[in-house]
Amino acid sequence: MTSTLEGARQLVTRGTDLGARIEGLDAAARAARGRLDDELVDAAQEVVDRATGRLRLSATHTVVAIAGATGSGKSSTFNALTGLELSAVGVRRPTTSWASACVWGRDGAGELLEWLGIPPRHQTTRDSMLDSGSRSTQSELDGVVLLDLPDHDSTELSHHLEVDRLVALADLLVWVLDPQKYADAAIHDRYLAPAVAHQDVMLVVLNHIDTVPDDRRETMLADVRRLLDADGLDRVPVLAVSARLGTGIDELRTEIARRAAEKQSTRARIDADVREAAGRLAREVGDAPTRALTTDRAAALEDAFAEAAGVPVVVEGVERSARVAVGRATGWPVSAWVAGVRSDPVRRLQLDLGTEGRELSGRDRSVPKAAQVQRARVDTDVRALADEVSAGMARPWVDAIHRASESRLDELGDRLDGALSAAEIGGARTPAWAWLVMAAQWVLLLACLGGLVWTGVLLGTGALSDPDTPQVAGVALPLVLLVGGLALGVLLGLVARMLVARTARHRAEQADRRLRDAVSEVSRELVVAPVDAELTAYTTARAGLDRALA
Ligand SMILES: Nc1nc2c(ncn2[C@@H]2O[C@H](COP(=O)(O)OP(=O)(O)OP(=O)(O)O)[C@@H](O)[C@H]2O)c(=O)[nH]1
Ligand SMILES: [Mg+2]
Repeated sequence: MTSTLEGARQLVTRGTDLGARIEGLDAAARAARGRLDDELVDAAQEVVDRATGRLRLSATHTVVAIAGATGSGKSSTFNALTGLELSAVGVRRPTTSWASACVWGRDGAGELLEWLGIPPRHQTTRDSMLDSGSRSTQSELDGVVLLDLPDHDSTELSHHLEVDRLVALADLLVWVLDPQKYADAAIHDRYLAPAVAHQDVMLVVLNHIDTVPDDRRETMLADVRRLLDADGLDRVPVLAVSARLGTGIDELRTEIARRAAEKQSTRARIDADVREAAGRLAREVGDAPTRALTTDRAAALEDAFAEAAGVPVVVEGVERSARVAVGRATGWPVSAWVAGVRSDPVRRLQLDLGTEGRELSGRDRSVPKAAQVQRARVDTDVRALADEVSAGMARPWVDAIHRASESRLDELGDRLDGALSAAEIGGARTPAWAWLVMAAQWVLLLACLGGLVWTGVLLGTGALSDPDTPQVAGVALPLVLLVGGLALGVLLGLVARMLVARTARHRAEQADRRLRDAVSEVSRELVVAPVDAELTAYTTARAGLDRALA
C-alpha cells in the first residue's frame, strides 16, 4: 500500500518537476564546458535557454508549426485551418519566405509571438467572438498559435534558418508530406528520423490526397506509416488531407484542438528537448562512478615532490649536523681533542649549523642536482595519479584530468624552491642542557687534571700515603679527583651521546615536517587542486544528468 502510494507520488513529481530537469541539464552543461565538445555543450545550453524562455511565456497557448517540403501544401493547409486566405498559395516555388502566424485568443500571446520572432505584419488574430459565421470550429482552436513556415528544402538559405529556428521553438509540429515527396530521404533523414524523442508532439499530414486515386489511398497511407515506423516514429498519427478540397481538415483541426486543450504539448516538447540533449551529453560524459582523490594517492605524490625537492637529503643533513655539533659540545673534551678538533667547540657548532642553514635556505643549497634527477619521478607519479583517478571514465574526462594534472607542472621547480626557502627548518640553537653538560665536562676535566697534578706532586715528594693528605672514604683525595673526574667525564660523555642522538633526531623530524608541509602545499596547488576541480566537474555533470534524465 505504502509502496504504491510512494510510486504514485514519484510519478507525479517526475511528471511535474520539469524545472529540476532543466536545472540539471544546465548544471551538467556548465560542468562539461571546456571538457566536452563545444558544439554539444552549446546545443545543451540552447535547450536550457529555449526551455526557460518558453516556460516564462504563455502556458495557455500552444505553438503549432506547419512544416514540410516546398509545394507540399503548408500554406494551403494553414489557410484551410484558419478559414482565411492568409498565406499566399503559389505556383512559383518556393512561395512562402517568412513565417506567418494566426492566433486564436490573443490575450497573453504578444510576448510569445515576439519570442517566436514573428513581426506584427505577419500576425493575424482569430477571435472566435467576432467570427460569428464559423464560431464553433474557430473557438475549438482557442489558445493555438498556428505558424505557416517556409519550405525546409529550399535553395534559399534564409528559409532553412527560419524553419530550423521555428521548428526548435514550436510546441507541436505538423509535418506536411505530399504524394510525390513523402518518401524523400531529405525529409526523413534531416527532420523526421532525428525527431524520435519528439514523437509525442508531432503529427504527420499526407496532403494532396485528392490527387491520389481512391483505390491507391490506403496503400499510400500504409506506406507512409511504414516509413515513419522505420524512422522510429510509431506513435506519430498520420492524417490524409486535401487542403484544396477540405478533406480531412476537420479531423486535423480536431486533433490540433485536442492537443491544445490538454495544454501538455509545451511541457512535453521541452521535456523531450531536455531528455534528448541530456542523453547526448550523457553518452559523452559516460557513466563511470564519481570519485575523489584518495589520501593515499595524494600522499604518494607529496613523497615524490618531497624527494624532487631534496627533502630527505636536507633532513639527513640536519640530523648529521646536529649530531656532530652538539656532540662536540657535550662529549668528553679529551676525546674531542683526540678527534682532532682544535677550534673552540662552541664556535664550531655555530659555524656548522650556519652552513647547514644556508644550504637549506635554498640560496646555495646543495640539492638542486637531486631535484633535476627526481623530476622524472614527479612526472611518473603525476601520470599515475591521473591514470588512477580517471580509470574507467569516458575519453573526454580522462583527457581533461590528464591535462589538468600537468597544467601547472612547469612551475614546479620555482615553487618548490620558493616553498623550501620560506620554510623554517630551525635547528641552529644549542640546547640549554648542552651548555650545562659542557660546563660539567670542563669541571670534571679540571678536577681530573687537578687530581693528576696533585697526585704527581705527592708521588714526587713520597707523601701520597701521608695521613695529612685529605681522604675520601679512605682513598686519597687527589686520586679520587683524578679517577673520579676521568670516570665521570667519560660516563657523562656517553650519556650525552644518547641525548645528542635524540636531539638530532628530533630536529630532523621537525625539519622534515616543516619541509613536507611546504611541499604538500605546492603539490596541492599545482596538481591536487586542478585534478580535484575536474573530479568535481565530473560529479556535477553526472548529478546534473541524473536529474535531467530522472
Ligand atoms: N490538388 C491539390 N493541390 C493542392 C493541395 N494543397 C495545395 N495544393 C496546391 O499545391 C501548390 C502548393 O501549395 P502551397 O500551399 O503554396 O504549398 P507550400 O507548402 O506552402 O509551398 P511553399 O510555400 O513554397 O513552401 C499550390 O498550387 C496549391 O494550390 C491539395 O490538397 N490538393
Ligand atoms: Mg507556403
